[in-house]
Amino acid sequence: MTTLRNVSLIGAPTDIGAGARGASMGPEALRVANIGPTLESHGVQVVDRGNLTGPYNPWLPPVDGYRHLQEVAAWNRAVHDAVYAELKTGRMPILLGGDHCLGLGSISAVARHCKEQGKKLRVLWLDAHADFNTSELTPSGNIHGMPVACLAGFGPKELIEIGGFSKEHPAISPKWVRQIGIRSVDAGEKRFVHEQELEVFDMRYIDEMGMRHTMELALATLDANTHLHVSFDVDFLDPSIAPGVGTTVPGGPTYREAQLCMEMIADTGRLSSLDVMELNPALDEKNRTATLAVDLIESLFGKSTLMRK
Ligand code: NNH
Ligand code: MN
Ligand code: MN
Ligand code: MN
Repeated sequence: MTTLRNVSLIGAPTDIGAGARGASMGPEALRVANIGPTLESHGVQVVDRGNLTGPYNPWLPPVDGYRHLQEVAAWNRAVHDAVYAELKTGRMPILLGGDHCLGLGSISAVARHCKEQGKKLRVLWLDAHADFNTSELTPSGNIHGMPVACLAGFGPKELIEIGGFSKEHPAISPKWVRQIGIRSVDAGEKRFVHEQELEVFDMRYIDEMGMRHTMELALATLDANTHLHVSFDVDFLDPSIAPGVGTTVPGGPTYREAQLCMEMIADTGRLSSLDVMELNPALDEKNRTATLAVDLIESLFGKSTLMRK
């Protein structure tokens, strides 16, 4: 299995799929918040691969329900190839976004790897949004609202075929996904989430049942052969603690709820790849959202209090 102790950081500095400019500065803000040295202080061997390159953001209106489709496809191909290369050599990729449209490139690489290795894939999608729009359903045309649908085969050829997949044989099944923290879903998207039976633990569920019970259920089907991918959209967090994102939605997890979520993922020992997405330094306050993201990533890598070894 890929080891948690050998990590490769991959920067993807673009906001090509977002509705606000600035997530392109996310990778550097995470480095400034010391993501590398912080992981190293916990015994992780870190290699920073630097930043990928791709088309600049032309900031155009949507065409046929998509903004910047060709540019989004180019960035996702670059992300796919970089993430796949790390998995191939047994290293754990951490994608530093960049907007969340890049979850497509990252997870298609993970899915391809799992298929080749005969591993079971589980995707934890930590987000305020379901990211399950299609060109017909989207209110914005922004492709960062579509990656989960594209991975499941509902999207344009340019995106669903990345990694050798197709509409008939998509990268993932909706059954492999667990979404946590959801509190903003568009009307058509909501119907589609139900139709495809996505397993969603929304904020109402977390309010009523608590983060502990939520995570127990979300992690219940992991086994020794499972590759666990975490796609962490920083807007998952409550905006009072994480203002530096393009699409804040009130009523997200508190600091402690988010920590518990990360700690319980760490306890599974199955975390094998990670995306850290949508951090927008242009909207942040003295890099506090980046600093919080790094703090949470530390917990994901097993930073523990005195209660545990
Ligand atoms: N659902 C909205 C859309 O599709 C917003 C998506 N924004 C996100 N997703 N930040 O995580 O445009
Ligand atoms: Mn520490
Ligand atoms: Mn998202
Ligand atoms: Mn989001």
